[in-house]
Amino acid sequence: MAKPIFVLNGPNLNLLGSREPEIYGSTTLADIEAQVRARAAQAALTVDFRQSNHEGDLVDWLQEARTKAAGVILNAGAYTHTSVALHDALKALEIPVIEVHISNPYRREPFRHTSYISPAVTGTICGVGAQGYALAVEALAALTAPKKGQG
Ligand code: CA2
Repeated sequence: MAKPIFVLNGPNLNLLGSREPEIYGSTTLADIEAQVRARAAQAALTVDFRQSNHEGDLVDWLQEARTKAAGVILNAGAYTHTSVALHDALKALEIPVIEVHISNPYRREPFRHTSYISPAVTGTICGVGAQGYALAVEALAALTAPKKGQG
């Protein structure tokens, strides 16, 4: 059985669609999950989609991903800008990881201009709204596809 991709969401992302639509749009996290599942199905990928407001949950899930996931999409929310623990957990991963942000943190407050995640991931997609998640699925589909000549 092929391993799923983990889509991990951090604090307050469960509130998407309810406040600050000028920054995050009106798409809910449930809408994003449906979009991710649809895009993944096209690439024959399965999805394990999770959200937590707790940093330790995200660390536990990244550790779980080491053996159970084909790749990871991570929107760590505000922990992006604070978490050495997430940085360290990401460094221990050998599978592709795409960091996603709905907004463009570099156009926002200075405290959002530092990501502890970016130096430890394969790539980052930000500032294109909720569709960034579907684009990240596309990236993982390419990065996890069997290489030509390897069966
Ligand atoms: O743009 C992103 O995806 C962020 O990761 C979202 C985080 C923010 O701290 C990052 O700097 C950028 C915040 C997610 C909270 O979303 C809310 C949605 C509606 C109402 C309140 C918060």
